Amino acid sequence: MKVYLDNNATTMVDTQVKAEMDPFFVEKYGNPNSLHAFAGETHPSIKIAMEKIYAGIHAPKEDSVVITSCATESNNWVLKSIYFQYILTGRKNHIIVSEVEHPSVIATAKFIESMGCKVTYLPINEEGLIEAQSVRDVITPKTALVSVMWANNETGAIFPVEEIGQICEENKVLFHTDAVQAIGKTPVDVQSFNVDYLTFSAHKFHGPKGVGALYIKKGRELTPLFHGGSQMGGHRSGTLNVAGIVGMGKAMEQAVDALDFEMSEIREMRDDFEDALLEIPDTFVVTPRNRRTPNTLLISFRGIEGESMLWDLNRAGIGASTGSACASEDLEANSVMEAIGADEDLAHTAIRFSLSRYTTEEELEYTLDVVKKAVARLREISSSYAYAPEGHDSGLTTGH
Ligand code: 7TS
Repeated sequence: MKVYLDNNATTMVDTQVKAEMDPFFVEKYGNPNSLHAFAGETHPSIKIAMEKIYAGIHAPKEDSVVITSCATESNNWVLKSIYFQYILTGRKNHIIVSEVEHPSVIATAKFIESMGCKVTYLPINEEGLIEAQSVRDVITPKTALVSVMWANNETGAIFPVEEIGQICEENKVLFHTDAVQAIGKTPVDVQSFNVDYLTFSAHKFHGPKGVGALYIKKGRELTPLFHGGSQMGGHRSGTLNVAGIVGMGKAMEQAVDALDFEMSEIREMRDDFEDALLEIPDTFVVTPRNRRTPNTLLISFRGIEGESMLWDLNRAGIGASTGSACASEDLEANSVMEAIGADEDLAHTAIRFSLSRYTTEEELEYTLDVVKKAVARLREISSSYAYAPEGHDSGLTTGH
């Protein structure tokens, strides 16, 4: 059996998405910005796809959604542009990001920090959550931007973007949210709260890889990262990725249609799976499940190196993760677990299971069985588990 439980890293392209993209490689390949009939074959499809993307996040026509190559680009763009517009010019000197942002925000924040910008890294609490109040505590008249993700990719923790947006509005500070893990998992409506920039990426919701987007509220200009032929209204030059945009449009439409299913059926499947795993002794979940996206579970099995568990799972045909695939080349402790203050041993034991609307009960039953066997085998040979004191206090609770 092959079981894919790493949907926060990327997802399968839906077959209907692929079918809609197919004509745009060989049959219809005109550059939509050209002036001949070949362009006429692609241009209308871009328009329809963009309408679906706008509708998916409830963006009004006067706002912009700019297609990029990925969420990494969108996140880099916001922070670097803020640096060019506000920090370099001396109008402001400070930005705020959470300490558990994706590396595309953290590394960019560190980069602009090295260029003279002050950066505050907001902490998470012991449940892996951000407290909106913490933004109020550190925001200053010199703050140019607050960037806090909507949902964390490791734990699925949903952050209080509405309250943070409100605090930003009161303080006249721009607010960006990385909504990569929110699309298709929780309702996203850019008109329902104060947000200036919002990032998302097609491959996290059954669209193709290599297509991201940045929503920009009307009047919030950004310095382009890519100057050139003035595509995308001059916001982002480069020939349009026609198939990718068409794919993102279809995937967005489907993600919105499947939202109820995700928030009921997938949540229930995840919860049952989680309950069954928590019956294994010395097993911890940090973030309460009602504060998480419906598909995500980050769970620690004391005494078991995450990588060893992944190895056993992989041999049984199961794909999961110890955290972000982006950082998986080095055997570092899970960054969120570290940020919570979990002890060193426990921080190395986190495994992330992320479901999708294609995950089945049978797959989860099979995975449960494999995990139980792996836990028994690995604890048998684990020196740290053997020497752990009885009833040790991890400082963590099991999250329900
Ligand atoms: N932002 C968040 C919150 C993410 O989870 C990811 C990818 C990105 C940005 C980057 O997206 P991309 O479009 O540039 O690929 N996150 C993960 C992950 O959790 N495991 O692998 C990739």
